[in-house]
Amino acid sequence: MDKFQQLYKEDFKLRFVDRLERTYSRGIDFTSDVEKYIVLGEMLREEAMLDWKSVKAKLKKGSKQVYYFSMEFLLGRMLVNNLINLDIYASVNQGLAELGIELANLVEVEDDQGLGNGGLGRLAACFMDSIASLGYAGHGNTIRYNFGFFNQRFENGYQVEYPQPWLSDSKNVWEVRKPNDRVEVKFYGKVALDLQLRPTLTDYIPVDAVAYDMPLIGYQNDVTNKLRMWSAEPSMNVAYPHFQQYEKDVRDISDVLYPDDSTREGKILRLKQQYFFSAAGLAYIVKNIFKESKTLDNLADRVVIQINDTHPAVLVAELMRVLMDEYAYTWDMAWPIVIKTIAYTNHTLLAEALEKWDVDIMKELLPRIYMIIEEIDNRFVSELAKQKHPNDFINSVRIIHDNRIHMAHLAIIGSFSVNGVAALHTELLKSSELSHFYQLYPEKFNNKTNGVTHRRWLLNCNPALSNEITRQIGDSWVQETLHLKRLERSTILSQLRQIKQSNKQRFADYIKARQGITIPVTSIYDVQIKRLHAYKRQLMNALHIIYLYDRLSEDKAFYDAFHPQTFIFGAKAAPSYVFAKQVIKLINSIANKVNNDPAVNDKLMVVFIENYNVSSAEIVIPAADVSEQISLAGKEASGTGNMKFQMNGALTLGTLDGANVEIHELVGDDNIFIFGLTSEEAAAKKPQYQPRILIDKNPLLQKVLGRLNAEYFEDAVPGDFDAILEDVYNQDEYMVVEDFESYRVAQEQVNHAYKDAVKWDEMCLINIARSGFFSTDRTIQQYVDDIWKLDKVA
Ligand code: 26Q
Repeated sequence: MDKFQQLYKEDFKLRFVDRLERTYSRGIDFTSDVEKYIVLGEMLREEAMLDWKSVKAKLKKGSKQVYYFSMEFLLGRMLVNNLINLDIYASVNQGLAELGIELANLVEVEDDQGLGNGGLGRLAACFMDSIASLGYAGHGNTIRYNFGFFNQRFENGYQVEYPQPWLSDSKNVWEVRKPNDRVEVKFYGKVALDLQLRPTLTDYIPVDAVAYDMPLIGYQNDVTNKLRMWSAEPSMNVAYPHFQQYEKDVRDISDVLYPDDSTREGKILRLKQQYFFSAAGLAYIVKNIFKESKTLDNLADRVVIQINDTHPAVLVAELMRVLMDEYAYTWDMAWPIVIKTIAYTNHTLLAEALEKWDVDIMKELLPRIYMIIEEIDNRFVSELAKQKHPNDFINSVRIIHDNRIHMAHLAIIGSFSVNGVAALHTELLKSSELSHFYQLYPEKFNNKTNGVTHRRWLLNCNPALSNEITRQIGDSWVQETLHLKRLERSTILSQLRQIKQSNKQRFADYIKARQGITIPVTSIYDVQIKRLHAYKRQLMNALHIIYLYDRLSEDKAFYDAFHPQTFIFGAKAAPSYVFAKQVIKLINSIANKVNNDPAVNDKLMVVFIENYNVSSAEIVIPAADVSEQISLAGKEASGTGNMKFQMNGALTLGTLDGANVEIHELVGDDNIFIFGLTSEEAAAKKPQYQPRILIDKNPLLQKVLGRLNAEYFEDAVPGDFDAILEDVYNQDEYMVVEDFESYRVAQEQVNHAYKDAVKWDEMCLINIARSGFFSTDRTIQQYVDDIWKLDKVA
């Protein structure tokens, strides 16, 4: 610790004790961990807010900022992250220790900030870390949900959902309520013409959006940005007779995060949420720019709004509304401003996951917005007709069709940039899903391969490995992740085994303490953690374990040659997704059977991490040997877990899908296990695909599928796996049957390869050393260069 850190530490101790006493009127020995955590968190927040003030001061007048509009920010815990980024980890850790407090205990108090479903929400969180750490001014805009993504419990192996009241006991110490930043958002009503013949909304229902800001702290660079979260509160301008019902309806808007990461539910409340945070965020931005510039003509020179998937796509119409109805712009003046301000990121190739809203719902809930969408559509259609495009073509790209509003079409037409999230994904958007738009606007399309922040996903979560990396090549890699390449010429190889073992031990202790399962650290840790979805094919993994279990029980030679392997899962299913919930039950039943059979336990174990979230990911990823990325090729837009595993020295067992393709290109054939159909092959085979015929020809699969019943799994009841069986035999949309054999063979190669320890470690090393590309620092720099065009703050 240097002199400054010493001073900081002593001062910190005084302030901490003093504040604890002033808050709880009790001495340090009589306050709980929760109370200590709250006081520590508030101190850090205040420190960060001073940086925020200085960022505002440093921003040149008239400079541009990015606003990232996303319904989800899956931040996880912030305490360690904030201590490291503020560069006071050592001082605070030591200071607390001298007061007899263990920082680790306070860390455990913090609830995960689970305001997201999965990849899209976590990407937003990694983006905010990189934007601040690279020294750009960029802010998040979202909803302050009272309840985050549900807590998952297993009851008899079935998933049961419980609320996640993250704002209760340990509360959100990082946020600060901004009473002055209150915006009225209007729902329902009628559109009438006012005295100047301008359209105005009458008889609407007002809802107040109140802002809460959270600091987003850059890595040791004195830059703090903010995440703005909007909370819905009743307007005091609604009179009493209806107040009770009204109050409840209002609270609902920011009450819960939708736990569905596709769009099977077209619920009105979801559209309310979308408009609520889009309109509130925009009102605030526009108000400030207008105050400074006295005009909105140059809006696009001052802000760029990146929309995370189509969830905030109503923004296109809302910005038109604000410009025309509130600032008296004509349509022709307003439209170019809108297109220059908004940029859209697509995160899915699944046609059924593209958002569409019923015209009736939109018309009733947001009548003025609907009028504007209709007008955008009409003008777009007449323009295409003028260019002599055939009707079929026009219908395939227009916004309103078959009484539904196609939000992706609105987003593409109303923005200047459309990007996919991995090279393959963007190519597939251009050549199939969005090919007609690509014909119309080739200049809008671009790729931005996802990344993750190395700071959370290597530096913070894997101290054993990151300390050794720094010992070998210095610490510049934390900011210049491509420097990791230097590891290839270092002597870290001999340390990798030991580091991995210690991380495996850490995970084994964790799972023992929580779920009572003992897993051997000498076995291969084979991990599949991600949302539960048919296309991600957790089912294929599960069926393969059933096969292994049989084979190990019956084939002595196979048993002897097999290196022990532990299959680890983590996944939440959308509460209404029957197939996905059956797969969870199946995996739990397999675990129950296998783990209690002493005849195979030396060789095979199965663990399903309960309530998988960011915090458990931080423990299991550093412990993994094998990273399962086995979606049907052409279906996973990118994946980001795949990158986290790579940088922590796990080997990918995967299909040529999403960013796996780019991992494969970087590490080469010899350092990855690729199997299965390519996206082209899958697309070509799909039309005449009949799983039942393939199963009839495959005795091995027949045997495995024959196990899916309540006689074989004693903890199951009849019907538990019916949706799975029905699907596998008749649809198998994601071609589990087709790819099963090549997956089985690839798994055999993995098990065999692990036995050559030196070779295996060399493969891991290459993966770590070449993971630098997958930093969100690189991704964000590309957004800045190609789309956002920002200058650095400092
Ligand atoms: C929309 C409307 C109604 C209800 C729910 C939704 C909804 C919510 C969340 C739709 C989609 C999502 C989340 C999608 C998601 O997480 N996509 C993932 O994004 C990652 C980051 O780009 C990619 O790496 C993954 O491949 C992609 O699946």
